[in-house]
Formats: sequence, C-alpha cells, structure tokens
Amino acid sequence: MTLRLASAGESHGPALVAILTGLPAGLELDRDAIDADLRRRQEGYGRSPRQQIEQDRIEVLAGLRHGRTLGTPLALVVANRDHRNWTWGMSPWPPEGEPAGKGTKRVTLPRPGHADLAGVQKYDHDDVRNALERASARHTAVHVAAGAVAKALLATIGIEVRGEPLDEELLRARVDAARAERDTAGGVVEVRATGVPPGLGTYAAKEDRLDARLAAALMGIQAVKGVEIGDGFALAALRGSEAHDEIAPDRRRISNRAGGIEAGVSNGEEIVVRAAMKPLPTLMKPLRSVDLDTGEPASALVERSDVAAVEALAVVAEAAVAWELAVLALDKFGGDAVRDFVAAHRAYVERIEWR
Ligand code: EPS
Repeated sequence: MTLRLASAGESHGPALVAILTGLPAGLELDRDAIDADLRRRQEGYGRSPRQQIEQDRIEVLAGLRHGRTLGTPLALVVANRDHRNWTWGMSPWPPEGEPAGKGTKRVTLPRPGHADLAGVQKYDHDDVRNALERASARHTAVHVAAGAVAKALLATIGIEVRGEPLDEELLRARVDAARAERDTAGGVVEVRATGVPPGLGTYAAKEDRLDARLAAALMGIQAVKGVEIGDGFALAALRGSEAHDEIAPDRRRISNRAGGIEAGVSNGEEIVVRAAMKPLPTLMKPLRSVDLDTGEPASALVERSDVAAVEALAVVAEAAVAWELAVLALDKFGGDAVRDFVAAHRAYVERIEWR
C-alpha cells in the first residue's frame, strides 16, 4: 500500500486534520516528539502574535493504540485555538446570532503575492477570506505532525532528517531590519537526510525520481519559489570534471555536489536540498491593489501576520522531505508491519554491502 496523506483545515477554522494511509503496523509514536516538532515550527524568529495564541498539540483520533500504529488510517488533528475569536466569522454552518468577533466583514482588497486574487477568480468567491484561509501556511502544522510520523518510520532504518535556515545570524538581522521598517523578509533553508541507502527513487519514470518528488514537495510549501538539490544552480557554471562526485573503492563518494541524488536515485550520500522562501505578502505598508467591489485602486489588505517564517519553513521542509523519503522507502521495502519493513531494508543493504 502506498503511503498517502490528505489534509484539510482553514487557518481560523476549528481545526487542521490529516489522514495518513499506508503506514505499517507496529510503529511506535512518541507524542512528545511530535509536539516538539510542532513547537519548533511555532518558535521561529519573526512569527506573528498568533503564535502566542496557538499552542499546537497533536491529537490522534484513529489508527493508534497504546502508542503503536495499527496499520489502519491514522487520523491526526491540530486544533486552532484562535478559532474561539472567529466562531461567527469562520462558522462552518450559517452562523447564528449577531456578527461578533473576527472575520465578520468581507475582504475585497487582494494582497499581491498571496492567493487572494486568483483564488476569488478561480473559485467564484465574493470574499477574499474564502481563498486566503486555506492558502495560509497555518495548515503546515498538521503536515509537520505527519512529518514527525514519517521521521519515526525512517528512524527504524537509520535515516535522520534535519532542516535548518541558512545563515541564521544574518537571517535574524534581516528580520530585525524588515520589522523595523514594517516590512517582511524571506530566506533560504537547507534540509539534510543521513542514512539514506542508495536506490530510493528511480530513473524509470520521471514522476518517481527522488529529486522530482523532493522538488514538488518543497515547492508545495507556501511561499517557496526555488528549490536546489546539492550544489544546484552553481553546478551549471562548472566543468564536468569539477562537478561530479568520484567513486571510492568502497563505493562511497569523495565529494557530494550532487546532494546525494544522481539520475533521480539516492546514491548513499547525504541528501542535501534547499528551498528559497519569498518575503511574506501580508504587509503593514501595503502594496497597490484594487477594490474588487468598486474596481477602484486601493491598498491591499492589512492584517496581523508574520514578519518572516523562514525558521518555521526549515521545520516544514524537514517534514516534507521526511514524508517523501518515507513514501519511497515504503515503496522499496514494503511491509504491513514495521518488522517486515526493517527486515527488508536490512536484507537490501546487506546485498549491496552498503554501510
Ligand atoms: C499566515 C498568516 C498569519 C500566520 C499564519 C500564516 O496568521 P494570522 O493572520 O492568523 O496572524 O501566523 O501562520 C500560522 C498561524 C501558523 O501557525 O503557522 C498566512 O497568511 O499564511
């Protein structure tokens, strides 16, 4: 069974949910480890006051008994604490009583850089909020929870995944400078995965290449505008003799410019990927836009938001990479039970004599 994830949830709706299918039975999950990742995602430098409202915690509704997966769909929930301020505005059913709290007024001033304008055009909405709520990066919380589950599975075969912002100090200085000018900032994050054996992904079909899968997963995260594998764009300027990773007698590589992936297949070296995040589009000094009701020029919507979410992106990107590696590891090693998965991995690495 292929590992799959479906998620749902609006930023200020009642909750975020994810259903994970295809997980083997017998995987031990650590609630504290999942909550620690949720906290890491919230703690990043430059986040909005919203993060003081939310205290993300994982809830499991199905698929787990006494801390171990059952091999049945795993249902995860992360509540939106802020919903209590939006119960009228984000009520799933027609709200009762007088409008109260947040989200009661229609939004008609689309923000450049957000889903607002294309969202109302595409879905025939008359309120930008109907587009922005799901486009919000809030729902990355439940994907981080899913990533923590994927990391637990990968740990059983010795794979570890870690995301970090590049140039942390410089990033913080840039965030401070942007905040001082009531502006926003972007940045670059890097995710590294160790212990990945050769042979995850395939050159046999372009959509199953490991690099294609990772690029799609990273581009699927809000505000990501660029992805690089290994030395990426810098490789284009090198000669072939400078760019490739020579093979040692033990079949390991002398360098790792390819970021652990050749021809869409892992080569046994560390997987190294980067994602570039654009500056966030909700601006306290708004850009030019249009009022969708009047057609007149207007300033874009201003509402509470983050100055930057690059440190959060590092955690979200880590989860996305872990998820894709878990999908491909399960494709390769299979198993309805974790013990079968681990045994298949062991037999494989012994056959190829990979250490
Ligand atoms: C977001 C806008 C901000 C962020 C939010 C993503 O939300 P709010 O408008 O409620 O302050 O804080 O991210 C989160 C809430 C989160 O938990 O990551 C956006 O427009 O994408």
